[in-house]
Amino acid sequence: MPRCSLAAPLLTSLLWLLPACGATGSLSFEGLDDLVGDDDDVVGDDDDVVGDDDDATGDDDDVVGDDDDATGDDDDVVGDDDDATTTPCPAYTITCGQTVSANNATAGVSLLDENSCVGSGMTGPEVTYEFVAPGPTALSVDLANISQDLDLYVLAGATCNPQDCVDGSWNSGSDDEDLEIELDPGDVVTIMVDGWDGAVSDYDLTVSCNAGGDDDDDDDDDGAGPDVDGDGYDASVDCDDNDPSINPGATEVCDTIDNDCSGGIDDNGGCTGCSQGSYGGHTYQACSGFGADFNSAAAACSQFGYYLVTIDDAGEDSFVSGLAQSNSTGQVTEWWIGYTDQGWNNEGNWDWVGAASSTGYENWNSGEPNNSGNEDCAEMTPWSSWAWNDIGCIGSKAFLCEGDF
Ligand code: MMA
Ligand code: CA
Repeated sequence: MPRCSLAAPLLTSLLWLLPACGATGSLSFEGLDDLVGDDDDVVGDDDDVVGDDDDATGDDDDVVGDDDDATGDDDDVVGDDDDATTTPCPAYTITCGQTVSANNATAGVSLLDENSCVGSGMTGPEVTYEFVAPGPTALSVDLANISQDLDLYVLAGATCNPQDCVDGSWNSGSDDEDLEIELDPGDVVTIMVDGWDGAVSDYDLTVSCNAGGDDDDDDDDDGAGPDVDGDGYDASVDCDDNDPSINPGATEVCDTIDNDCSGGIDDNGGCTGCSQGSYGGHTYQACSGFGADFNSAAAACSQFGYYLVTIDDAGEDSFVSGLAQSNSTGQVTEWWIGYTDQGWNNEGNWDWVGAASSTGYENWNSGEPNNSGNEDCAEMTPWSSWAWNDIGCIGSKAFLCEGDF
C-alpha cells in the first residue's frame, strides 16, 4: 500500500494535481517537458494559465480532461483522454538473467504520476524496460542497491497505460523492491523503475526467469489450466480433466475411482454401508452396514472391485484390525477376513481368497484355529483380542475388503 497520503482537506483546486504523498516541493522537473505536441514551452517557464495549450511538464495549470496533455506530463488521471494508452513506453529491453545498472534520472523521464497498483505518487523519473516471456515463465524482478526511494512496477504490454499495472513493489526508503509474476509464452510486460516523489538513485535491476510459470495453455496468467472436459473445473482442481463425471463437485460412488477429487478412493460414503481407509498404498472398506456370510462377503467385495482382505504382515494386520474396531458397534463386532480352508478335503489348508498373495503371515488367536464344530473361515473379533479365529462360514458378519489402489 502507499506509504503515506496527504489528508484530503489539505488539497485545493490547485494542489490536487500534486502527488498525494510528500507533495511539499516544487513541481518543476528540469528537462522533463515537451515530450509531445505542445508549441511554445520552455522548461520552467511561468506563463501558464489554466486551460491554455502550452503545457510544460511540471507546470500547474492542467485540468483533468483538457486536451493539452502530453504523455509524460504530470496531470494524468486514470481514464482521462491524455493517458498514453497506445503510445509505446520509451522502453529499454531486458531479458532473462540480465542485470542492468543505471540511474533513474539519467536513464529516465517522467512518464506517469500514478498507476492502478499504487494510485498516485509515482512522479518519476521512471525508466521502463520491455520484457517478453520466452516461454511459460515465473518472472522475478529485483531492484537493489538503491540510495533513495525507488519503486518497481510492472505494466501489461508495451504501452504505459497507468490502468494496466499488474504488480508492484513500493517499500519505503532505500529498501530493495522485488516481485514475481507468471507469464505465458510471448507475454509482453513493461518493468518500470520509478522515483517516488522525484527520488533519484543509482540502481541494479535484475530479471530472473524460471521455466514453468503459467504453462496452462490458456490466455490468462492464473496457472489454473484449461477445463478440457468442460465440467466447470479446470485442471488445477479437477483430478481427471478428461472425464466430466470426475471433479470436486461430483458425488463419490463405489467404483475404485476418486470421483470427487478428495484424494481418497471410494471415501465419503462412496461404498454404501462401508467406511473407507487406506494403508500402504491400498484402499480398504470396512463394511458393517449389512451382514453377510463368508462367501457373500467375498462376492460383495468383488462387486465393488475389491477382494476380501488379505493380510500380509503385522503392520497391515494392525491397520485392518484397527479399522474393524473403529467401525464396530454394540451389535456388529465380528469381521470376516479373506482366509479360509473351505473345500473338499481341504481342512487345515488355509489360503487367502483375495487377489493379492500372502507372505505366509498369520495371527491366530491363542488356541486357534481349532475347527470347533467344522470352522473353515477366519474372523477378527474383540473376544479374540482382534487376533484371528476360525468360525463357521455361514454366520452373518461384517467384512473387510481390500483393493490394490
Ligand atoms: C469359542 C472358541 C472358538 C470358536 C468359538 C465358536 C468363543 O470362542 O472355541 O475357537 O470358534 O467358540 O463360537
Ligand atoms: Ca475357532
